[in-house]
Amino acid sequence: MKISALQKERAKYQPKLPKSLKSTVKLVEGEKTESVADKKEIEERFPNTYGMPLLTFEEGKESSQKEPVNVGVILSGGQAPGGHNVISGIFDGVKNINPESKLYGFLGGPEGLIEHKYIELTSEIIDDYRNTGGFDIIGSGRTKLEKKKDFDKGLQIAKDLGLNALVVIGGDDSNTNACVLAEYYAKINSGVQVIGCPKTIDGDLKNEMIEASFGFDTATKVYSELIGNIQRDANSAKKYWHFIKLMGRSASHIGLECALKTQPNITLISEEVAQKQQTLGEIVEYMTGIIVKRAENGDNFGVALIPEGLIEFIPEMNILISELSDLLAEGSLSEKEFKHLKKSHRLAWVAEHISPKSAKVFQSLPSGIATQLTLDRDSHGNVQVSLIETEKLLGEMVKTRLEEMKAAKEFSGKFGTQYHFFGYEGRCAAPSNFDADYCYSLGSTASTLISTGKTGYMSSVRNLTAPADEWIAGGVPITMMMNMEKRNRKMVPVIQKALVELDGAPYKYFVSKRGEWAYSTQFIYPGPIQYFGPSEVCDQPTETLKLEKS
Ligand code: FBP
Repeated sequence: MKISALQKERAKYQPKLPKSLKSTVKLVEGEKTESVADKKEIEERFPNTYGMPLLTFEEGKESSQKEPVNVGVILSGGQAPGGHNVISGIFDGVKNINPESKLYGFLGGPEGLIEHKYIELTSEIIDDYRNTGGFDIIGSGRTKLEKKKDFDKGLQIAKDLGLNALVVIGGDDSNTNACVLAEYYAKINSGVQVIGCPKTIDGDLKNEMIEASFGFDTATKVYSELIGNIQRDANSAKKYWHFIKLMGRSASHIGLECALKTQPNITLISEEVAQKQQTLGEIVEYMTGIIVKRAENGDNFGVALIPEGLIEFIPEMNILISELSDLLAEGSLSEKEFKHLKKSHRLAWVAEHISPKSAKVFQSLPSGIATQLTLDRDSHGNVQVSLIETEKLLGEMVKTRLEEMKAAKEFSGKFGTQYHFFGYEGRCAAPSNFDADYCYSLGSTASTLISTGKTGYMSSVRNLTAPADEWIAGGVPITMMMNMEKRNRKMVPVIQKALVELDGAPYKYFVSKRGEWAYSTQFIYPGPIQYFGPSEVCDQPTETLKLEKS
């Protein structure tokens, strides 16, 4: 396989580990834990894995050489930089426990476990993937591991391969399912442990004990480089407003982090929109206000960051989407009949069949977006919110508003737009030093949790703003992160998703600065991720983490 010069050099990088994981490990049990909410319900559902203590690893004296362990690993959900290093951390970890240990990778996500598709990961394979981005070593998938019959199929292959443990590398949903699996395997005394690892570029799997999900650091560094480049272009040409949508299915952590790194003129934070119960019109008005004021200073250019999940946080849009989903799934016209209607008739038919309030919102949308809302449906007939081009929706609405203002002689500037969506560009980037080190440490921690016989734990590495040497490795019972939430009309236990906290330090800092960033151009151009060079350039954690820890 031909590889780039960077990849060749990067392969030699030895990720930094916390001191406690470098030699033999002493396991220290902390306090017994409770779930973040709904204690009684969670305890009832997880009698075998609820209330376990927090675990911390310290430097120990005894040799850690033990019986070999066989481990299966699964990558679940969207790609995030550093996944290969989690796997190499597990691999080196289990080989340290005993060189006869084996690591199997299930192919294509949880489906690989259910369908018994796997490979044995050897040192030749692992060495080709150290410090690289992507999940291509074994692939990932979004199949949900949540049915008893799939758990049993998984157990069958685990028995065939003599597995002691499974490691599930995933986001909040995948780790919730890992916890249910751990509970089931413990209940039936299967002898198979289950350990989770916190992954997602979205940054929404975090709490007191899990300071960050891996991949967030690298992905936001890539997006910030691109945003910085665009800001420089905007500031050079001085003729466009760039509307940039940033990935992140629900929470706005990515947008906030990129704003802290690049200081754009406008950044929308979905959680703030929801808290203030803002309407689409109010958001447009806010953006227009900044554009008009900048134009008055002669600055007919700027950059606006828009989180991918925004639409669902605008209360009136949320209601509209839910009414549209119901109407289109259960309405009197079939999908085929509906698609055969003329565009104008289609939009009119929809407006007639939803509540008057939603009809008003629907009719205020640019027709291209309104059409998109009615045509793109998933297999359950639901509107595909992630396909909505929110950046264009806002750009077009701002344009319409500015035209009205121009006619009323309230605006005399120019408004030209460019649209971008950054998401896939960052998900498979070569991990930053932070993610390379963090992921390798998470993998190594997972192998230590396995060797100490633990199940139902998530691998945890904390104190992340300190040098890697001082990071604190250990395990957090997954049940500790759970609460009860409604899913498909049923209350179920799930890991609580971390949205942007409006009383948190990163958001508060952003709010204290955004006025200045809006009107006077104070762009920062972070440049590309640096893998080699001074530590203050190469090893920095996210601004979010720094502010949260300050
Ligand atoms: P995970 O939560 O599985 O890590 O995935 C997050 C994400 O990258 C979101 O930011 C994005 O909305 C979504 O995946 C895109 O999914 P897909 O890869 O299926 O297009």
